[in-house]
Amino acid sequence: MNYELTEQQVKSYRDNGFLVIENFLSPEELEDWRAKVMAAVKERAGVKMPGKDVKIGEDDGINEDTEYFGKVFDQLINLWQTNEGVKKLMLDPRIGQMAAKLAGVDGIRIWHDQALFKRPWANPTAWHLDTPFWSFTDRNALSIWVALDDATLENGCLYFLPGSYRITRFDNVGIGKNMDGIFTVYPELVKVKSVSAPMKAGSCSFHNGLTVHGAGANMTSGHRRAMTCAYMPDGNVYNGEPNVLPDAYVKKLAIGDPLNNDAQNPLIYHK
Ligand SMILES: O=C(O)CCC(=O)C(=O)O
Ligand SMILES: [Fe+2]
Repeated sequence: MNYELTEQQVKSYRDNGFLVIENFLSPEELEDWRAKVMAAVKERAGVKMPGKDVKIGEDDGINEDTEYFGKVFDQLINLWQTNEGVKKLMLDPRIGQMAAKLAGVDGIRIWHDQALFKRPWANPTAWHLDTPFWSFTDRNALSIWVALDDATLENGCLYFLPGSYRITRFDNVGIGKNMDGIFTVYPELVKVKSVSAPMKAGSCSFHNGLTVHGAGANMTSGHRRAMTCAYMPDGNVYNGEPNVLPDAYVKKLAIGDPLNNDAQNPLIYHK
């Protein structure tokens, strides 16, 4: 695993709000990630996430059109909680160290992992922000996105609006069908030049959860599989948004309570 970050990479992340790391995984590690993630997805038998009575298409503000969103990607959340193999991958302190270093924080917790598979001919992922969906409010929160297949301009690679994380806010724009939906809330970004992030399988990117990002449609007959994980800097508190937290946990939480339950949000790295 190519986990040592150079000063230049950290600077690039801070400048742009995202960073691509080529050859993050070795070919052997990539095979291992694929096998573990595919086994974990299969075990789920279509259940989107543990601890929640949520049907696919009903959460995360995605409710206008289940059929459309069901064809954006297959989304399985918190596979680390139901599969030991994925747990080993996700709790790797080396990845935690990368996330902490990029975010500029001492400690980092898993917010949630997420397999995101675009099937053949899948719809695009409209421009959106991540952090406004989450149960804490932190401008440094971020995600890793690991390509399990080559992600190309043809099959739905990621795109970013560089620097956008400096001006975006926590009011949730959601994620709609219209690519330009985000610009009704952030008209000042409409002229920003987007950057595509095609990646070989085994490469990865990190992005700040307030960086505007999206993905193209899958215009191919093949799959575009990615394994991702969102990270919460240690020390955050509950903001009242349940998001992926299990119903039983949310019942016990009050706004302002520390989100420091290692069974839900494990601390994977601390300086
Ligand atoms: O893989 C995709 O299509 C979208 C990924 C994304 O939005 C994310 O990882 O935050
Ligand atoms: Fe996202």
